[in-house]
Order: sequence, then structure tokens, then C-alpha cells
Amino acid sequence: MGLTTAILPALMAGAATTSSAGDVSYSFEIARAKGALYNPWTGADDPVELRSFVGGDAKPGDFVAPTIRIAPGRTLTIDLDNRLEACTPEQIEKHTCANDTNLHTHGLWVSPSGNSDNVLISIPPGERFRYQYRISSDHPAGTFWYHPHRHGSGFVQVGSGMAGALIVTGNRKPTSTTPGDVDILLKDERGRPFPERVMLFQQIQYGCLDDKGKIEGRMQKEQVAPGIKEDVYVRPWTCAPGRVGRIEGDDHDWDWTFSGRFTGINGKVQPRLQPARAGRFERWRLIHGGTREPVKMQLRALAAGAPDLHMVKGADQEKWIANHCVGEPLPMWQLAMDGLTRSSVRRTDTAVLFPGDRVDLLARFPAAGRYCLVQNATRAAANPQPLRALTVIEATGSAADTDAEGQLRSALVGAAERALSAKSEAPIREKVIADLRDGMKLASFVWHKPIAEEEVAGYREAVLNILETPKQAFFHINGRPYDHRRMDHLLPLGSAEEWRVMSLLGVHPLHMHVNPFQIVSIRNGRGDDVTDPKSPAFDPDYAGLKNEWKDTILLKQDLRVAFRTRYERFTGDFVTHCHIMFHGDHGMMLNLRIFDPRAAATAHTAH
Ligand SMILES: [Cu+2]
Repeated sequence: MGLTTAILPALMAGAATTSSAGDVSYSFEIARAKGALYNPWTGADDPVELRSFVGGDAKPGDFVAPTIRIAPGRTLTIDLDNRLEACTPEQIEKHTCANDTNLHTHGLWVSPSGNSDNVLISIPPGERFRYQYRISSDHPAGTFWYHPHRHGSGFVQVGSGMAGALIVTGNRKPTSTTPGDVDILLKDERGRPFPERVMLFQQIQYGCLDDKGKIEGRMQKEQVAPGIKEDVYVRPWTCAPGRVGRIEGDDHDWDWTFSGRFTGINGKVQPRLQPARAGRFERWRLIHGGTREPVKMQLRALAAGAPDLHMVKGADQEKWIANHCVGEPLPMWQLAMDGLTRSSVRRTDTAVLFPGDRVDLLARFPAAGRYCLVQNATRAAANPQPLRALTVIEATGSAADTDAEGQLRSALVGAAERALSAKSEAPIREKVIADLRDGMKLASFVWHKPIAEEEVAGYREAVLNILETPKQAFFHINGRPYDHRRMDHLLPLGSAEEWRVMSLLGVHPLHMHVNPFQIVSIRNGRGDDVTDPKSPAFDPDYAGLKNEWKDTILLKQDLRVAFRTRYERFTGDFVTHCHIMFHGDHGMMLNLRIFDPRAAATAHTAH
């Protein structure tokens, strides 16, 4: 194995197309694009030039790739044309180039081989490559995303906003033997889907370089005031007039928490979003496409008469939030995690996402007015992140019924009655409705079957660690850094295994490509369950995770996480890695191979 150079099929750059069969094609140029990003510290836009996907509906300067929608059973084709400039030998030596690329369809249950979800190829500047993904007819409908995954370039490229939502659409009804798509429940009395918002959270950490090539305004380690932790924001990076923001390095200097940058949404910082209708449920598809900081989002009413967010400079925003984003956080109803429908709708007041995570939820603004989307509303005292406003949404119309949850339950039940109205559907209709009335269970909408202990054929271990020396940090899994020439685990097709994973130092969202996993347990060093609200060790960041399916799981230091996964359907080589791109790029990654033991046995006999 190892990184292979892409071959180039003939293709044309241009817009997205959908064939009569529902197959979807996109073609993108990867190129530097000029644009501007709002800087809350100055209240003005900073000019930036960043590596970008351009094509489909994405214009230069959008800094987000188009939202792709495709139905199960269809084929998605994505042509990439790498127009970035060739790297100089000096850049290659200093690791400051990051112009090779490729593509990962995060969370799609597709082959990792050939020109499918293959992240082990590299597309250098001047080359083209056609990715093609066959999405099976039994692929779960849900919220996935796509982004470059070239080892060593991930931080710079994803950190430049090179990411887009990838939605598998669903309208399958459940039967007594097959699951359905939760989408059929998310419709109003007239059968119209709930209004939808896709929010791709991004952490675009451009810096302006001064004449010496140093990031302007970057505080040096020795300047950090005593008593303030080095990784807590102290002073934002600046851009002198005429300078253009870029992302050109991936060393520690470019660390997000030091930059003072704000988490953005869909290529913009603190964007003005479409108003909502008060009292109406909306489906929100949230994707953490950032590189570092968690998004723990709460919705709070913005007090009448509060100044507009864009009138408040970054330095005053924490005070503005404390004074004006008032009252209890609004309830939200979580439907899915990482694109995979939960076993039940879960009521929460905080959407918790770490890099790579997705959360699908229903939100509802109870009355006309403005509402704050507050980031880091729940902060760990030990490692506080700055309190930030992601943006403000306005709701219009008249105030709604106060019993939101009762209204939601009857909306879901009503949609189930209408969707499953045929006489022959009576048994499944009754089951779905009984489940909804019993804690809003979604048992008929979960696509992956639970993995019982009897099915577990083996165990694997991944221990993530950072070794720090005064000069450098080393990012390891199982005691060594990633080596693209080394195969770390051979996984037999057709079997299920349990993985025991943990972090010895730092917090790492671990992502597994190809097959999702079911969470078995998350415990602290004393064996206490941190997912259980009744446990003294309860950690709200892990609430509601037990037994659910995901493809990315946060490893906090010293917690023991166990999950089970099936190596089904696809053979080939792929990876598991920390989704803090900087960590993955610097070695926190393993190569995995699913092989077919029957084919191997046959080959052996023939030999
Ligand atoms: Cu990490």
C-alpha cells in the first residue's frame, strides 16, 4: 500500500448534474479563492485567500462546498481538478505546502477501495481524479459530509473551509422486517417536510503574515500572562490594512485556540440567517467541520432592545451574551447522531459537537423575537473556552402553544398515520405509533442491528497519546506515529469486534471510516458510567450515547470507551484517526484493512 498518485480520467469542470436515474455528479476545481471573512474583533471584513472547492453552486469566496443530496441506491460522482500551485522543494522540506489533496465522504457506508472512499490516494497539483460512490439501496438516510483527507494536508485544507454537507435523502417506509427513514415522520399536516437548516460549523483560522513571515498579533508563549493557561485565548490575531489572511502552516503557531478566530457557519462568521416562523418545528442538520474547538450550542432568547450582534465588537461580546441572551435555554429534540437515527428522540438543551460529529435535531422558537445561538454555553471550569455567539436568528409570527413536546409528539404520530395509511400497513403503523407514544422511540427507523456480546469475535485496542518534549509534540496511537507503509490491523470481513479505546493525554475525537460503531460503554478510571445522568461521574458531553450508533467518538483523557463494529460488505484499506486534523496529520492515525478470510483461504489452498 502507501500513497499512490492519481490517474486522470477525462472530465469537464462545471455545474452539478442529476441523471434521470437520480445519480448525482459534481465537478470541483481545487484552487485558491479570494474573499472576505467577518472579523468580530474589528467589526469589519478581513480579506482572505484560501484553498477552496469551486464548482457546483460554490463560487470563489464561498469558503464552503455545496450541500450534496442523493438518494439511497444511487451513484455519486465527484471529479476533482487540483489547480493549486506545485510545491517548491523548500516548501516540501518545511511542510508548508499542503497542496496535494483527495476526498473523504465522512460517514458514508461505502467501499474504501479503488476510486470509492479512498483516502490513501494523493492528487497532486495539476492532476485530476474521479471519485465514484455507490450508495446501496439499504444505506441509512442522514447527515454526512465530505472534506479532503490527504495525510499532512488535512489541517490546512479543512481549516480553510474545504468541506460540504452530504445528505442521503430518505422516504422509505418501515415494514415489519425492514427499517424506514425518520424523514417520513418530519412532515406537517399537509405532508410538507419541516423546514430544514444545514449548518456546517467551520473553524477557518487564517492569519496575516508580517514582513518576517510571522503571524501578526500572535502572542508568543513568553508573553502569556502568569496564571492564564497557554491554550486559552489571550489576544486575537490581527491583519494590518492591505494584508490578506491565509493558512500556510501546520505547526503549533497555527493553533486555533490561540488565534482568537470565531467558529463560523457555512463559510461565514456570525452570518445573518433566514428568519424562522415562531412555533414551527425546524429540522436542523448540524455538522462540526471545524478543526479544534467543540461546539456546545444553546438557544436563548435575545432580550428586546439588545444591540445588534454586528454592532458589538468581539471584546464586548461575552458581556453582550451575559446581559442579553437571557432565560432558560430552549429545548431541542435530537433525532440522530453522525447521520444515524437514534433509538429514541432525545430532549436536550445543548447540542454537543466535537470535530467530525453531526447532530440532527428539531428546534422551535416559541414566540416572535430574536434568539442567540450561544457556543460554549456549558463550559468545563478546568479548561474554559470563550463564550461566543455563533449568530442570531429571528423568529416571526405569533406565539406558539407552550406544550412543545406534546405538540411534537402529536405531529410525529399524525405524520406516521398519514404515511402508513394503507390497510396492509396497520401492524407497522400501530407499532410505530405505540413507540412514539412510549418515550418517542424510533425503533423502526434504526438501520444497523445491535451487536450482542455473542457476536463479538475479537477485541482491538487503540490508545491515543501525546508525548511532549520541550521542542516538539509527538502524536501516537498504540505507542507509535502513523506510518503509511505499515498496516496496523487486519480485520476479517463478516465478523464483529469490540474496540477498547482511550486517551492518555488530551481530548481526541476518534473517527472510524467505512463502518459505523455501536457504543457499548464509556467509563472513568474507577469504572463509573459517565453516560448515565444518575451516576455521580455523569458527563453531559456523553449524555444519551450508550447503545447508539456513531462514526466519531470523543475520547476525554483517562476515560475508557468500548464500541462494537461489524466489518461487513466492504473489503479494502482505510483509516481510523483523531479528527483534530492537526493531530491526525502529525501521526494520530492507524491503517486498517478488511480482508475476506474465505478468499484468503481459497488462495492458500490453490497455492
Ligand atoms: Cu487528537
